[in-house]
Amino acid sequence: MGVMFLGNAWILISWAVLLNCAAAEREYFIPSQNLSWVAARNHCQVCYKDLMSMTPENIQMVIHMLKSEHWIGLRKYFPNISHSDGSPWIQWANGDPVIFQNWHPGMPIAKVPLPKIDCCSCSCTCPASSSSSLTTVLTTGSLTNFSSLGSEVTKALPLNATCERAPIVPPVVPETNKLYVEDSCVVMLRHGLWAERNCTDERPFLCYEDKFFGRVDVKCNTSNSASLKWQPGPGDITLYEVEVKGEPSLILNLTDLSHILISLIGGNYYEVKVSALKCQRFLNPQRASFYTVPHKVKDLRVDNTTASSISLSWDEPDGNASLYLVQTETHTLTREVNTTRLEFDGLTPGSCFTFTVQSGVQDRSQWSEGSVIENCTRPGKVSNLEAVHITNEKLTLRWKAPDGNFAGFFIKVTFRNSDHYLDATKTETEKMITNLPSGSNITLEVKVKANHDVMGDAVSITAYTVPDPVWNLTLVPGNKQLTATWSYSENADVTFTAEVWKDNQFIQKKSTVEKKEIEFGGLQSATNVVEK
Ligand SMILES: *[C@@H]1O[C@H](CO)[C@@H](O)[C@H](O)[C@H]1NC(C)=O
Ligand SMILES: *[C@@H]1O[C@H](CO)[C@@H](O)[C@H](O)[C@H]1NC(C)=O
Ligand SMILES: *[C@@H]1O[C@H](CO)[C@@H](O)[C@H](O)[C@H]1NC(C)=O
Ligand SMILES: *[C@@H]1O[C@H](CO)[C@@H](O)[C@H](O)[C@H]1NC(C)=O
Ligand SMILES: *[C@@H]1O[C@H](CO)[C@@H](O)[C@H](O)[C@H]1NC(C)=O
Ligand SMILES: *[C@@H]1O[C@H](CO)[C@@H](O)[C@H](O)[C@H]1NC(C)=O
Ligand SMILES: *[C@@H]1O[C@H](CO)[C@@H](O)[C@H](O)[C@H]1NC(C)=O
Ligand SMILES: *[C@@H]1O[C@H](CO)[C@@H](O)[C@H](O)[C@H]1NC(C)=O
Ligand SMILES: *[C@@H]1O[C@H](CO)[C@@H](O)[C@H](O)[C@H]1NC(C)=O
Ligand SMILES: *[C@@H]1O[C@H](CO)[C@@H](O)[C@H](O)[C@H]1NC(C)=O
Ligand SMILES: *[C@@H]1O[C@H](CO)[C@@H](O)[C@H](O)[C@H]1NC(C)=O
Ligand SMILES: CC(=O)N[C@H]1CO[C@H](CO)[C@@H](O)[C@@H]1O
Repeated sequence: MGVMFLGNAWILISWAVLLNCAAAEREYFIPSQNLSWVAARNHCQVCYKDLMSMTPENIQMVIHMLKSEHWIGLRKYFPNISHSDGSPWIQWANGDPVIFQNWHPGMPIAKVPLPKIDCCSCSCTCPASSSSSLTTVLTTGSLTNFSSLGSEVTKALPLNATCERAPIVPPVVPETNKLYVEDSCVVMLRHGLWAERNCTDERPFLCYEDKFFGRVDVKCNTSNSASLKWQPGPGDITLYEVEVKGEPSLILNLTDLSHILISLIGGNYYEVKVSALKCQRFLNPQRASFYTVPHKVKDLRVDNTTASSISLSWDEPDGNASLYLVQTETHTLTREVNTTRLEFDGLTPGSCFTFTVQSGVQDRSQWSEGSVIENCTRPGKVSNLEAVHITNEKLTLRWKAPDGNFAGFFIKVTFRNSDHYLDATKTETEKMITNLPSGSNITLEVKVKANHDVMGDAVSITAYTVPDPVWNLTLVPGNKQLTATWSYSENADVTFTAEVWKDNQFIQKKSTVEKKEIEFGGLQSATNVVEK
């Protein structure tokens, strides 16, 4: 229960009727005028709903408020409803049946006081025809029809009885009760009991109204406008005060039930409160809140790609946006971020994707148009790259294919500072490389080719072809020394090693890289030289 004093105009007593689920919240008011019952009812109907109907529960609510007698919504006879059976007090002003009454003792006042109880008694003795004596005593109540009663009594008596009738006092025609009011209206006394009063008396009165619960519907599918629609308040509404909080904020007094807001900011939050004004009193406001549609992001771009990710970035849109939704075209992969960049990972290598970026508002109720960009992950790279079956002029290059999509392989063979290129198809996992120089440092590099023009990262190894034997080996013996000379290809990346043996016994070893001549000294005669 809440009690509010708003200015001096009226007093509000609010009470939620806790009946099942039809919990209409009813509010009670005591306007600050004193009026006759009819004028009071009219005022209640114009500014609220009607004069108050009482129930045991709401009596509890309002008696604390009462310092004097107040009109309530009950009168003896309503001019406009049928009291055909003559029953008074049959319904409340709002049409509710009177299922409960709380009269002050002595109320309602009867037109006439209850008649005095007149006793007519007669005693009869019947000595002859009956051995027993019969005595009949009649007592009349106020409703007894005296004349008919009299004749019935006579008929019932034994024919032969001796009867002495007591004198019957004729019924007194009662005087009209001085307090009786022919067409009374009802007040509630300050302790909650009811009493009849002259309807023309000017008194304070109790009105009620069902609390107004309306709703503002918002339709907003653009960045800069929204259409508002609210529900009519009950009764004669002077105006609707529409308050919008946001950017821009505004307060308007309108008589329409709708309004279109313009010049709004994209992705911004707005709160709307519509209060109906009735008899200088604002009813319970209708409210709504919404976001406008955010603008799309600007300058969407690809910063970097790897085999499994594509890095996107963009600029904030005009207006506001709290987060961004990034999706692939099939919507199978979705990311949500609150930054203006995203490394979209978990992608298949060597595949192309179309990304849609939308800006969104905090509660995800509105999303902008999408900004779209296409790009591809780079293909993966080969693994387990090795050179096998190496001879002096060829070798076999072997690898393991990467995951994901690719079109084939691109092989670069480098030796003697020159590059040679070969292709391998998607299904090949080894390639024989021929026409290599012997004894050479060979660099082998494999890249994976995508279906588009992007290459994967290179993987490389080096290998040496088997050197050819030296030729034209000549030994020039001298005194205690021996000089070996030979011929060899000028380009080979080789080291020459010569060993001197005598009688299967190792004597000496020397190496050279560039010169094709080695001189062994301190030797005895008859020595073998083994050249490597
Ligand atoms: C209305 O009537 C009450 C008592 O019946 C009285 O106290 C009050 O002053 C009156 N108010 C006006 C505005 O006449
Ligand atoms: C009573 O009935 C008359 C005539 O039908 C109508 O003009 C008047 O408004 C009614 N009054 C109320 C309080 O219903
Ligand atoms: C009383 O009874 C008589 C005879 O039955 C009848 O004519 C008369 O109308 C009755 N009066 C009332 C007020 O019921
Ligand atoms: C009610 O009060 C008014 C004025 O005070 C008076 O003229 C009228 O006769 C009264 N009515 C009754 C039924 O007492
Ligand atoms: C907004 O909705 C209205 C009606 O529902 C429609 O006509 C209009 O094209 C929509 N505008 C946008 C930008 O979606
Ligand atoms: C709207 O009407 C109310 C009540 O008359 C008034 O208090 C308020 O100042 C008005 N506001 C505007 C913006 O006109
Ligand atoms: C691209 O991504 C790779 C792997 O994350 C990183 O090494 C490289 O520096 C990035 N390049 C740019 C330009 O950001
Ligand atoms: C952005 O998101 C992260 C986690 O996703 C969160 O921790 C952070 O608070 C958010 N920042 C803002 C400004 O909302
Ligand atoms: C991917 O993005 C890069 C960098 O913006 C661009 O150079 C390239 O053309 C894009 N590739 C595709 C397939 O759009
Ligand atoms: C073989 O060649 C590569 C590439 O030129 C080089 O890095 C490497 O050092 C060379 N190896 C030797 C043993 O010279
Ligand atoms: C063998 O060596 C001699 C000199 O040492 C040289 O004249 C000759 O041309 C060489 N022969 C070949 C085939 O290289
Ligand atoms: C009408 C009348 O009086 N009838 C009889 C009443 O009873 C007496 C005897 O007790 C008779 O004599 C009457 O005839």
